[in-house]
Amino acid sequence: MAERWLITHATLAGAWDVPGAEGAHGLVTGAAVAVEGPRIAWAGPMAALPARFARCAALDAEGRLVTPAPIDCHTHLVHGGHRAREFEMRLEGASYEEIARAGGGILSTVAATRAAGEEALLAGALRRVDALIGEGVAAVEIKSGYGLDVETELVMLRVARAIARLRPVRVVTSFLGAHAVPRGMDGDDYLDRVCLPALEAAHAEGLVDSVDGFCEGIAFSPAQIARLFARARALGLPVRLHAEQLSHLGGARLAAEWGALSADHLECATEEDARAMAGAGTVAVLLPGAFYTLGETRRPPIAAFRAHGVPMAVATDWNPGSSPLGSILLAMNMACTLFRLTPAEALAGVTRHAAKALGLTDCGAIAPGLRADLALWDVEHPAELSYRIGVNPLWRRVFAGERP
Ligand code: DI6
Ligand code: FE
Repeated sequence: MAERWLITHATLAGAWDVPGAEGAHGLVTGAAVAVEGPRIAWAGPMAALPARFARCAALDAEGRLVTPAPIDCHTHLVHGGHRAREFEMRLEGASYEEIARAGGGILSTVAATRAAGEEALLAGALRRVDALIGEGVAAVEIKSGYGLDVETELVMLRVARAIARLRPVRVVTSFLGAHAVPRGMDGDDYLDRVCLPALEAAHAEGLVDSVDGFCEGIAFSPAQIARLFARARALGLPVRLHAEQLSHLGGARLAAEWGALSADHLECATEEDARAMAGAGTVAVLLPGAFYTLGETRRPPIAAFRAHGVPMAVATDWNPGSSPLGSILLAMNMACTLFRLTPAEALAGVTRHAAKALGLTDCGAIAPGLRADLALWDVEHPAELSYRIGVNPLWRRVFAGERP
């Protein structure tokens, strides 16, 4: 029989579907969670604990906060090298796009990633994923996109898969072959000769959970992304898109038309885009780390997302160029401070809505039947997770019901 154990004397947040949970945080005070095997068997006020759990071994939370474990639903954490020199160049006045057009940017990380080799890529990625795990993260999305040749795209995805075997974390992969156009090639030519064959090969090896693209003036046009999405659909793979980050090209609308799981960045998105995304159930993934790093001033249309009921997720976008951000807690803080999300929206953004962005239906909240992926924090109230800057109050982490 699966092991049963309890968390007692807890304040739950993110328990939105537990009867009696209060407010936007989904709060239950004086609560217990019963864990059975990898799942939550029961959650609610201790006074209502069913008799069958009364004799289970208990972890006394002593009034601490318990939330669903955070999910980082947009990262590029497999990559070689760093781009600190570009950071300096931007401080001297160069823009992200100017650096990219001059052959820096994504293409410089492509060169470093090709040169690194699988072992070094894995070692670097494990260091990054360990930092996220240290903040309680239980699931992480990891993209390819710094190979731009068939072999290196496959290596990146194999490294992403290896992480889930080596660490207690779930990994959802995204094939991002359409991230940049290699020098000397044109976008359509690259799609035909490299990107689509790489997608087929990666899918045949079981390495692809979803397909992503960068729809931008410095990357791929909506027509080219539509070609990519058509191939994804033919392979039965869900899609997502980097859309409307630096300019408005219609990527968010395109993502909605293709029923994308998510459209990400969205600084330049419009109310019309929000309406289309709501209709398609496409999650808006907000990436304040990139907004902050690039010194952007135009914010995503948060009010329109709220008005139309578009679920908003929050992620790190951890990458060496536009978002060298290794903290999901800091992403929550930035989402509040820079984009004016409420702390309750930030919490939902890294749990329930992040799960939805990844197409995961078995996690992201505290509710019976869901995975027992939980974070126990040395704080009293969930707003504290977003409010402090550079402080990690994680006390214990529960992954797949494993007692800490
Ligand atoms: N948008 C991003 O934020 C990252 N990729 C993308 O399409 C940036 C990647 C990089 O600058 O290396
Ligand atoms: Fe990104």
